[in-house]
Amino acid sequence: MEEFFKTALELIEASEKHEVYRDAECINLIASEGLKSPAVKEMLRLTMDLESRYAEGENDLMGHVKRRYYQGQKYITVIENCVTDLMRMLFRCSWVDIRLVSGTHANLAVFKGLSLTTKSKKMVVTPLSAGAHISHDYTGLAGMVLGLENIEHAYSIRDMNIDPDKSAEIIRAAKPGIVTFGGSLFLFPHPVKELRDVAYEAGAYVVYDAAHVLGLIAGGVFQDPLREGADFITSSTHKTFPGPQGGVILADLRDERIEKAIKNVQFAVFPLSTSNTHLGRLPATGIAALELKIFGEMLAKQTVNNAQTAGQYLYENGLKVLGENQGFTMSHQLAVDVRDYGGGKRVAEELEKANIILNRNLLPYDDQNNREKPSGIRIGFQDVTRRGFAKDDIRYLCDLMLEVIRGKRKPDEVREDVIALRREHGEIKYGFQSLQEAMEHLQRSVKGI
Ligand code: DSN
Repeated sequence: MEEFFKTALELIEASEKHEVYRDAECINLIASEGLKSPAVKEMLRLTMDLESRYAEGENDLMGHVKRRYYQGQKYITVIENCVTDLMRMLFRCSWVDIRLVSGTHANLAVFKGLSLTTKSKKMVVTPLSAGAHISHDYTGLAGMVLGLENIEHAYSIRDMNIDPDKSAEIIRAAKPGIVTFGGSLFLFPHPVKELRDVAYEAGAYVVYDAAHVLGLIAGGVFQDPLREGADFITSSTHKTFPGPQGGVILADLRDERIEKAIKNVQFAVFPLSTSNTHLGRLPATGIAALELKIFGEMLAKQTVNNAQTAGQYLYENGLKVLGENQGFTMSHQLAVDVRDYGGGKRVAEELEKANIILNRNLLPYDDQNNREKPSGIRIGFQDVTRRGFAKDDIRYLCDLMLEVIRGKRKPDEVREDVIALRREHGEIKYGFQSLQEAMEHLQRSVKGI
């Protein structure tokens, strides 16, 4: 029994310490993590009852609640429908499913629904080392759970992008059921409009994994996948889209082809892959959508500016930042080859000692099975941008990183400067400081004043 209580105590202490460590003392550059505003956090705290509830059932072809199998749903239904509508309006599409609990879950439902629709097991994907998410890959969800066969897009290392001409040949020859774009290492817009007709003619649906760039898309930056020809967007809601952890699927019900697919995707959501849809995250997801409606363009532009500033600065200071022939990035991310400094694992661990948190990353020329020791690091700027970092702060942060990477100063010494820099950026920008502030904004907008 003593062991049990000791473990419970350890749990509480570690949880408290984590909040201080990662939220107050580290600078976060992990490209897949978002930063919630005070209003979004307040909404999460206010909706704890939803954390205990269920809302299993079917949705209609707009994504609204059609049938639920439990009682007590009168406000839950309104909440689900409102969040669905906010996302539909933000992304200008006719159908949304917000019941997914993660981006991987969204991929599961879409890949399953589309393979039921096309009766094909073939999927054209970006290679894992060139940025596909593990859930797209034959070693992950797509292959090991759904039994899909991966056929790889042709990828240009020089352009850090899918090669549209060569991929067109691959799609024509493979005749897959699904062609995917998007992913986790994602510097430049993928050639959706160049390849959509090729995909349609081959009998494939086009899926765009926007998990990393959903907030940039909401801000009108990067690319507009649905208008460019994607049939489905899958995403998480907690990276550049700064909401609680969750998932979403978006589509436009353009014709019967899409209608058939949406019905199968809905079936793959429920009953195939959800029971509890984690309702407690929904109101806060809606507040994050509201913030992107109001502040999204400014936030997205500054995020990309910051990533480009860092790319230029690190490159001028001798690091091998990829994508240099195209301005390093058009997203929130950078990819840097750090083999000269011991590789991605070593560099990420040294930076961690200085409280600069990022991840090692495969680069397109790496062996994808060598995930332990890849050549690169991936750097994301969405968190620091929301904390108000601009050009000078970004350059100073890069100086601190360079000192650690080159071994000019000990990480322990640099850590003090990192904590001080973090403390200078206490306020979260491009969002509301409280729900009250959000409400006042909405009331003024509704009255037109
Ligand atoms: N594995 C995450 C990433 O870091 O990109 C996404 O799920």
